[in-house]
Amino acid sequence: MLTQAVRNPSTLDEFEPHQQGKIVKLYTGDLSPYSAKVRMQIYAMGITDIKFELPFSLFTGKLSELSPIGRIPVMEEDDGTIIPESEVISEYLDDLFPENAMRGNTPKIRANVRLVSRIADIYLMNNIFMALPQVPRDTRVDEIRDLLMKQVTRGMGALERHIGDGDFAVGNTLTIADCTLVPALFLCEQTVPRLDVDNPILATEKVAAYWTKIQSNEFAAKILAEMHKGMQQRLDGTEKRLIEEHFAKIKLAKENG
Ligand SMILES: N[C@@H](CCC(=O)N[C@@H](CS)C(=O)NCC(=O)O)C(=O)O
Repeated sequence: MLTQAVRNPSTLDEFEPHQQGKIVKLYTGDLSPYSAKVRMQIYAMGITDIKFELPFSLFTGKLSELSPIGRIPVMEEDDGTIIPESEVISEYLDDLFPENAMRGNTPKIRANVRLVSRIADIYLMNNIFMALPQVPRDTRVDEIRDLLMKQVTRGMGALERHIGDGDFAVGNTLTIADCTLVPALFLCEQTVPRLDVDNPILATEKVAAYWTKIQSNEFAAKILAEMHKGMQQRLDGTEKRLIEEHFAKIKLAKENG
């Protein structure tokens, strides 16, 4: 049995609530599924004072100068604090805005939310990400692709058994489970076929029904539109052009002193 901790006024700063403008920036990218997960949470929680920025150092391997892990999303605060890892940022947002927290209201729901979110992250997104270098057919190593896709199939099988039957992944409201699952299912649908493997959602019933329903949720629709835009820009060369223009501008500025 836990007893209620006594709040000593002299240690109140440990419970410091969110202050407007405290989080200054989320380093993010339209197509990045881990960033999309955090953006969906920010939209759903109604947080409006976080600026989004694409860190161009991501494309030169220098993002680690900002965040040692070298991956997006990364959150930056006004005192220079850097918080990487989507799940860590996600929990931090819940801690800062407990009245809008998106992890569910009972221990059992919270356990299920964390479980579905982990399946989407570790067993789906992570394996699909590691398989991305196998997209080009001329350099593909079939054994690597097959090994990773087998893990995705296993993860999808587990998701099929754990996902709820309603409009949301867990329970009757939008939670972090949905925020992680929506970008993960986008990857299954849009990226896995580029590895010449069937979209794994097609082999499911509950996940497929969920996927059809959740796409009309306003926050899911918003990040899916952003991800489609990012995908379009990558495939039609716009992303490459924007990166080149960015670095050309920096070079020119340096040359002009
Ligand atoms: N575990 C990390 C994964 C983040 C991640 O892999 N981000 C990708 C973009 S979606 C990235 O920054 N990749 C750059 C790289 O691997 O160098 C999280 O949950 O935030």
